[in-house]
Amino acid sequence: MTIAQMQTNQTPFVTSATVTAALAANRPVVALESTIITHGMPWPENLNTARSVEDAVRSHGAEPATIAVMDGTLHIGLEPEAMEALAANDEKANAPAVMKLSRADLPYAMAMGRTGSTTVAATMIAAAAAGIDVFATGGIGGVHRGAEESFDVSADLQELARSPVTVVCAGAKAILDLPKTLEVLETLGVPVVGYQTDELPAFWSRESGLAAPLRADTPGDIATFHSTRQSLGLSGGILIANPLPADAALPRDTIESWIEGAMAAAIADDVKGKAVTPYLLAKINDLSAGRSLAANQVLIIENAKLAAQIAVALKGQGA
Ligand code: PSU
Ligand code: MN
Repeated sequence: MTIAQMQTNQTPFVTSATVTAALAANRPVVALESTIITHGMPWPENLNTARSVEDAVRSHGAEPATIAVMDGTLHIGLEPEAMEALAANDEKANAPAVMKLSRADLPYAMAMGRTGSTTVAATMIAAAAAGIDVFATGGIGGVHRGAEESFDVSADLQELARSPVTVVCAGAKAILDLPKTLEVLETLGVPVVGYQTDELPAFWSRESGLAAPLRADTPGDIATFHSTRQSLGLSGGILIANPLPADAALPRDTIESWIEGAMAAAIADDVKGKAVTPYLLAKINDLSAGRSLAANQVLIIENAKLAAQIAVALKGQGA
């Protein structure tokens, strides 16, 4: 065997002890992203939330697998020390920047020995490589407002059409152009399913004014839909839009004024590319005096619970 063959035969990732055991026993596993930890929330709420999300998956019968690249190694399941190091990175003076990884740069970070957090797109790639069917996030990336000028369309949308993972979110983030995001998902053939709702939720709000193209009312129905797509050999995943609980939701009008303020600041500061989403989330958190962050924490935990229930249902159906 040549060295090149040996390298291609190696799995390109390492799994944590608990994830290794769960996968070996064919127990349910839920993938979790890490960009929300490094670029989506401030310290120390980011670490507390990441831990609570893992606990929510465990208490609903599945094993959490938070995914990130640490010094070039793709980890599926982060040990507690690694998660803390990732979350605390911004706090350390002179620490090299943690990269925000999507399809384009996930293998770059691995090749160059860098540390990076995985977005929805990169987490889907890693989950599919490890045989994990279900993934929980807060809100996916999508078509940005003003995309007709900026061409800013998240690589998350294309990934949903490629990697066979069911992604549970609270809708697309309301900082996006939601009608255009739905149109692109339709073009790409990505099923968008409202969970127990006919309306697409808008991340911090339960309402968007837009119909959810499909609806499912139980984790079992979602698991059956997932298996049916796989039996047809269709590429890509399913997007589940799970509205956050009413008592944590922010009214659409209230959040809209913060979004507009944050977008004006982004234009004034000339923020572009990958920096746009993290910038807007941080600004909205400031303008809302922490209310947007509180809602974000609740919704990601709720999504983790639902993802665990779907993963459990899939294994119950023999997946
Ligand atoms: N959900 C959250 N907070 C986040 C994100 C999702 O509650 O920070 C991240 C995800 O990793 C998603 C990314 O993939 O934002 C989208 O970034 P972009 O718009 O640059 O593609
Ligand atoms: Mn973008």
